[in-house]
Amino acid sequence: MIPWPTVVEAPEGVQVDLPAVRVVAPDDELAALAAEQLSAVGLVVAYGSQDADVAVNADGAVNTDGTDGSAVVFALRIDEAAGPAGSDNAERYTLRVAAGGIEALAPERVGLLHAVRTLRQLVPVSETGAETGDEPGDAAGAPGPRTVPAVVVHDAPRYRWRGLSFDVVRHWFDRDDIRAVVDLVAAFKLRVLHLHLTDDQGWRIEIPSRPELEKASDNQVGGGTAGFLTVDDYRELQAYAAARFVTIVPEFDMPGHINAATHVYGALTKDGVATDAYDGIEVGFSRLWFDNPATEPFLRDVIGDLARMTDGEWVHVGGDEVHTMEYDEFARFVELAGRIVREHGKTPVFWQEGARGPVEPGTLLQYWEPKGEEFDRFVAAARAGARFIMSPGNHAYLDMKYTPEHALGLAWAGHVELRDSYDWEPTEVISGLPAGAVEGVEGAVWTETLSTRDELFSMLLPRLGAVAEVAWTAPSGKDWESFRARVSAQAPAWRTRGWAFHQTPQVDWS
Ligand code: TNX
Repeated sequence: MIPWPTVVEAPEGVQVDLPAVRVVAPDDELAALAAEQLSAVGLVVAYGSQDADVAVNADGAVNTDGTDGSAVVFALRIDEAAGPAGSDNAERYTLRVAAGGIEALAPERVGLLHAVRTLRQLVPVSETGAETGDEPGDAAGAPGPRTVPAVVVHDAPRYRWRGLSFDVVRHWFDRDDIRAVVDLVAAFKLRVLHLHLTDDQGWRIEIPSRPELEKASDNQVGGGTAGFLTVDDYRELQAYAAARFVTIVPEFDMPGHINAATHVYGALTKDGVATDAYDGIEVGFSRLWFDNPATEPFLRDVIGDLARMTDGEWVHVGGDEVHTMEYDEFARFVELAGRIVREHGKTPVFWQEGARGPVEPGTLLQYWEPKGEEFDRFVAAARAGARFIMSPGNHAYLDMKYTPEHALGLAWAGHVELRDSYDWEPTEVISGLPAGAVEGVEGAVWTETLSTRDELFSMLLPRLGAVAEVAWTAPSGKDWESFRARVSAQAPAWRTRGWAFHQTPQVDWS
């Protein structure tokens, strides 16, 4: 299981046979989702929202009669009395797997789905593939009986904000790729997919009040054909994510990383001349000008439309790496962008540089670059009510090379092997920061060097599992030796799902 749960009680060696599973959930949507999750690992599943109407498997391959009455019931129930003793965590859940049946209890639906994910990880994918003699690569095997360990899990996450930030600008990843990433983050029980939608190279989201921005969508690092999400794509993506309890946080990066916009709107530049399209990987050169009369209307249009289109609470307004602007002007951008986000009823998120501006209580700052000289500023921002999302480059940047020889990735924050993304403590990243100011943890994957889904996933896996465990599991529950064994145990399931992963020598994959 990744991330490792708070409490795991497993009677030594007791196995539970699951000839078939009959899912009974509080509502049809959850029942269907649970059934989809479990049939994907080869379980024969019937499901319904009440025991009486347990229905045929979605693909029609199995029917209730086919289970011959021998199906083990998996009951999902909303129940306050769930989770670790004394926990009032909204995401807490209890999972009990015993010969007589399986039950999941949670006060909220999200906890029930967490329990389903935990159960899914208990189903041994590789062995069943071998038993059924299926083709390699089809390790889940044909639907059929499965055996799982008897277990009682009481679980709840350490942090509420557990996420991944995903750059779809430097290389374009389309709706299907983004959905695959939603599936991946959901499998690790993460709740946030932060999409970096605008940058120097491209603009990846339709802004209805600024349709011309589409002209900046067909470009990426190294040139070539790229694209963008329409309003409808974005709506559908949010719905897909929401069904999995993942919130999309859109990022409009300003006042730097803005060349895609200045390429379209010459009026945003100092001399009124549109900039050239950019397909390199330098950072820090592009910028807006606060006193330019075209600037505030642009910010209002983009942030307004994004806020209206976004179901979640947050809009990320960037703020990173503006290397050509004085702090005073930068601070005015932070104030204005934060204010516009709030006017639309959302909470602003900035990269850590947002601490250089006036910080309103509740503002989220995303730490990324170890800059000791800024720590006092971060601590002051926390005192003023800011909260921090921890994405330290040397641990959580999943676009860093694993090793110097690694073919993909960058290395400005060093090399990030699996253990580097596992062995770190979010409350110790910024010295002097009160532990209570840590809102959560986010991995980040920038795509300057990543252009295919397999390349992307080979950077995310297995390291995102490590980041997820840092975000979920209390320090006392973490253990590197256990983690690396559990990574190896999940690998067959990743293979089955078509998720590429890097076979780091830090794990024994055999
Ligand atoms: C720094 S992280 C950036 C990105 C790059 C990334 C590459 C951050 C807030 N800015 O623009 O893509 O490094 O690792």
